[in-house]
Amino acid sequence: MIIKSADFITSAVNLDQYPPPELPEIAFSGRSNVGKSSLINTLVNRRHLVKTSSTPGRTQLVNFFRINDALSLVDLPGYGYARVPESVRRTWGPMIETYLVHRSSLRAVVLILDIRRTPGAEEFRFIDWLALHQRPVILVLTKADKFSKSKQTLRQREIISALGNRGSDPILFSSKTRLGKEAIWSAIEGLTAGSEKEDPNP
Ligand SMILES: Nc1nc2c(ncn2[C@@H]2O[C@H](COP(=O)(O)OP(=O)(O)OP(=O)(O)O)[C@@H](O)[C@H]2O)c(=O)[nH]1
Ligand SMILES: [Mg+2]
Repeated sequence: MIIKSADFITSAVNLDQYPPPELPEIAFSGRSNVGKSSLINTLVNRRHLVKTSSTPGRTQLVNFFRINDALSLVDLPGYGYARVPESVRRTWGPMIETYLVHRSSLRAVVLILDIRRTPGAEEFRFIDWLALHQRPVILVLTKADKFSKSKQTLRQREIISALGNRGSDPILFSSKTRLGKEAIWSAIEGLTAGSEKEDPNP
């Protein structure tokens, strides 16, 4: 994918704040601090398009980005261990759920997992829930740079086994080494090709 332009469009909490659903859209989801925002920056070859942080809970709104005037990418707040006030965290679930259920232009959800952590009930519930809502999922194992090549493959196999039949085989990725960047673009292109001209609300 050749990136000609990558721009921040807007941040939203509610449906009425979303930009018009004109472009095919891909959303990025995962636990707090897993590396969602870093992954988007890597995909679009920008270091600081999306704000990242070593403190969990950096992304607190639904953030929309436009790529090449052809594709929309959405950075979602993380779920799980956010070190943010409980009152803030309680609004995140509904905010993310509303987006995932209602966004008509959404083509797929990239679910980002930390390669060091075996997914459990929370991830299974989320993947099953996305399937129920007929949202295709692209699974990514990030922070692969934390392991040697052979350990990466081993962890990939262990995680596939833990996931059972859920989702497609996860793509190994690192925002440090850019491993897996093209594989993620291929998966995205596979799910968005030809959809630009479709009317989501015929
Ligand atoms: N080693 C390594 N560190 C990474 C990688 N991706 C992200 N990080 C680090 O992980 C931390 C969190 O990255 P973010 O991209 O802000 O994570 P996020 O999922 O957007 O976090 P929230 O918005 O808080 O939910 C930062 O310190 C990043 O530098 C990776 O591939 N490898
Ligand atoms: Mg973030």
